[in-house]
Amino acid sequence: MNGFIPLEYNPMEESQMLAIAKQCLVEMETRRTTRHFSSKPVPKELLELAIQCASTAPSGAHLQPWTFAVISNQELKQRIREAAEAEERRTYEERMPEAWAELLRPLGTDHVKEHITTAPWTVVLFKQNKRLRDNGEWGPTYYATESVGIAAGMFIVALHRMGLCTLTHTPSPMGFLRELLQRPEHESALLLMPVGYPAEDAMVPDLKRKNLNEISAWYE
Ligand code: IYR
Repeated sequence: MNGFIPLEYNPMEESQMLAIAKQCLVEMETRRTTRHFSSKPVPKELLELAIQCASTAPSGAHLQPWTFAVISNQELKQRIREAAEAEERRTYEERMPEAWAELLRPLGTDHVKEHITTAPWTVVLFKQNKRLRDNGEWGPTYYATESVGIAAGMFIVALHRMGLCTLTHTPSPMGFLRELLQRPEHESALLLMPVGYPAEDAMVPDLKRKNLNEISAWYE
């Protein structure tokens, strides 16, 4: 078949698959979102590798419609933080209905986004809404939100596996990020993620995760 190559697939014994699956669960159970970051530097190469892992995600029509904007410049992080806090202050103080606020209280979130300036890196994940066609015209991207969501998940897993922390922050509205980072008009920010080591005294809410019965329905 033209344009196709054989799939590289390494078969494993079921016992080995089970062992890896259990190890994977153990490892992922330890992933937590914390608001408390250390300012200890993180090598750029780790971010580069995490982004490349994320970019192995499946995407609509294989357009890989994402841009990872990666910021370590302290002044730029400060400007992003100030703009995010201004929006978030309005969200928390004016826009957030009680049905929403009651869920966030136990998580301890508020408009203060110190992690943006404390963590050595802040990554803003942009969704590309258009793509340049071979004929020079602009065409749409497809399932871009889903695609970028999957890539974000894979980014988070890659960071966790290499011993780093991140926090998925969604300042809303997010238009200021395109402006501050001078991204083109066809890109819109979906997520802002500080990346770094946790602070030594980092705290997390005492959450329980749903069990398998609560998150799955089986039809055998
Ligand atoms: N976007 C705000 C509010 C917020 C919303 C949800 I849903 C959260 O789980 C956490 C926070 C913020 O990032 O603080």
